[in-house]
Amino acid sequence: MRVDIVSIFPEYFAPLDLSLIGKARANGLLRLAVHDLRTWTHDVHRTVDDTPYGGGPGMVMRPEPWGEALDALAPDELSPDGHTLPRLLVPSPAGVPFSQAMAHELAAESHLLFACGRYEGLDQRVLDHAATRMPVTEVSLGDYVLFGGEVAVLVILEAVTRLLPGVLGNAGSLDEESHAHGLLEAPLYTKPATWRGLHVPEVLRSGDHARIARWRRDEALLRTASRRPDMVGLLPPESLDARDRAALDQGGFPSPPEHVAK
Ligand code: JAH
Repeated sequence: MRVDIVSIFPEYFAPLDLSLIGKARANGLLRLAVHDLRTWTHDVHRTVDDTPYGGGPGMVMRPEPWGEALDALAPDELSPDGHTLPRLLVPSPAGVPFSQAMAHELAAESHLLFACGRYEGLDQRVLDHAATRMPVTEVSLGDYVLFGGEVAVLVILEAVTRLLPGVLGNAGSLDEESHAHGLLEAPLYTKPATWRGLHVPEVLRSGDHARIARWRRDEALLRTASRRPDMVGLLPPESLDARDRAALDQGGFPSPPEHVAK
């Protein structure tokens, strides 16, 4: 996968040299380049922002440097040097919610281009013009406001690159983790069996794999009902059997309605 990032703070992306993302880059699984937006300014002050039309607080990113940056990184014609049409991602509190499903979708792309806004955000025409050339997605990590898109890009890249074939090895199974089945994960324990007077649940030391699976399922259901009732409502009704419903009832949580065939 190829990834380009455009930002006025390229130093924010130093962590991408580290850890498993750094290794993926060293192994050639990820070709990542970070670009300074000011490369595409031409005035002595290397200006990237101006006051908003219509008034209001703060500053807006001017369209010209962004236009040149996107022209350079997403050229009109496919060039012979392996240039591909990227998917443009723009972190914004006004974007569509990022999710594990979107991480999988992005992991299947061959080229991602991230545009990091600062101040109040980008001139809308940058996105409108880019959308005539390539798929554009404004993406939100949640309902809060940051200083800019840089940290959001680090989060998205971490979620996406760990899904690329060869990045994780096979140490962790991607289909058993939180959010893969629409439930939060059960709690985890390791040695020692007793620590500061606290014991690992007996069932996990029993060697009874069926009992362990049932316990984990119950814990996942109860955790999800308690912390993320919205996720319980999204489960397909047929994914909850009578034992699941009994576990929720036991914990004092309502079960979502059963599917009624019409
Ligand atoms: C803030 C440009 N949902 C997280 C998030 C993503 C981006 C931004 N804020 C929050 C942001 C200012 C300018 C982007």
